[in-house]
Amino acid sequence: MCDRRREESAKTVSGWAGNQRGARYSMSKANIEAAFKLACERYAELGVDVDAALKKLLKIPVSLHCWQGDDVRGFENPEGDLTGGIQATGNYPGRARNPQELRGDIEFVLSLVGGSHRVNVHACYAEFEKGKKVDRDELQPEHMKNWIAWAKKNRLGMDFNPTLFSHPMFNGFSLSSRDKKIRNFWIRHTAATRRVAAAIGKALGSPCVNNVWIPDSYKDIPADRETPRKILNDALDACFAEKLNPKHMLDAVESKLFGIGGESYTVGSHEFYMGYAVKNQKLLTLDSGHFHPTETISDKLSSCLLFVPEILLHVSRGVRWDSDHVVIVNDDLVAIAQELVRIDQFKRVHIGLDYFDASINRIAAWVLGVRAMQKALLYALLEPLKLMQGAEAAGDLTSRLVWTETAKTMPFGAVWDKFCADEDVPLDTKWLGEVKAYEANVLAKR
Ligand code: RNT
Ligand code: ZN
Repeated sequence: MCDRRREESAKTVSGWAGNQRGARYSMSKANIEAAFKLACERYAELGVDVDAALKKLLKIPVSLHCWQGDDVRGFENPEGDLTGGIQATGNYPGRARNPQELRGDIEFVLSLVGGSHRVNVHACYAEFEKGKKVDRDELQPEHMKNWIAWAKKNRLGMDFNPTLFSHPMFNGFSLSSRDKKIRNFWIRHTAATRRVAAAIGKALGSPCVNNVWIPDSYKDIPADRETPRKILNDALDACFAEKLNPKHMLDAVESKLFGIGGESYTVGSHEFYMGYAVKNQKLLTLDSGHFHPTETISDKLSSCLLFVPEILLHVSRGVRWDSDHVVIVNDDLVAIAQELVRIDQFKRVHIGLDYFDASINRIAAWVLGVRAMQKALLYALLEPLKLMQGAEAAGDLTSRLVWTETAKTMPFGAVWDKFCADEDVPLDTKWLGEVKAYEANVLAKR
């Protein structure tokens, strides 16, 4: 985030965030610089250009999912049930209850992370003027005008999603429903969100990815796996029939292995959407929680990109199941980042976060996720890739393993601190204090 935008967002969060400044660094800028200089010397030994890595990291946006702030409730009926086999567990106080609170929380989060980012919004976060509420199948760009104006002011890109759950027309099936009335409602909704996404992308000057995920599934063993998939295939064709400018919006489709209450069969499986995306040249969404527990999405990128135009990542952390735990720096995340750096396809891979944890401070959950993603990317950008790939190409697999292991004890932390200091965001040792102050001053009053 550029300095001016950071100043603006610090001010808008009731003016108090700005007061925390000055306490953002646990060590002096001179010491941060000194540690960084030593780190650069160590990395240079391995042929790694640290400045180039930092420059690259700054240019990689992460799409921040708005639904972490209110446990996927949205604004239509915040007290209603979250359906569709997804669940935000926990009852931590301070959830955002309205658009102002949610956007305020996101602004605060953005004041704690470096770089320029995007915000990912679901259709159920639309806003209606009094007495002018419409159902989801009649959604118009004007219902997102507050989000668009806010994103513009904060210089954020935006992404969008039809919401095919938490609604009376969702009865376990949506786009794959055998009931034409239900199916057509969701076709109209999805088509409407594509137009909204195009309006968002046009207004913000950056293509808006519109991601279609449906929860349609069976709890128990189906007798007919084929019919719902044929119906879904046709329904998606109907949703995507209108040609829209890819400079404004991009269609993405997201698969899933199972949901709660949908353990035996999901209509939109990986093979279904891989096939659909290849055939129709749509973006394929890979969510790290949507595969078998031992299956990782990092190994899928280089294959999928041979056949689909672009990929949307939903970076999440499944623990035993698709539990949407807060993203942290673990082996899976590092493997995703390494793959992204190695294939260097940042123009074709959109990075978004997708988790919802209501058991801890929701702001901290967001900040942890963005910073973890960036740390993993920086770690990957600082690997001695020339040495590793050179050894591999020469068939010297011993050296490849040695260089891979050497990377792990390089002074990565000094470079990360420098990134934070340059971006005027707190070091790892300091941001929690700001979040606690926000909790006391803002969240606790809700
Ligand atoms: C659900 C999918 C989907 C949702 C969001 C809210 O398992 O991951 O992406 O998390 O649409
Ligand atoms: Zn997802």
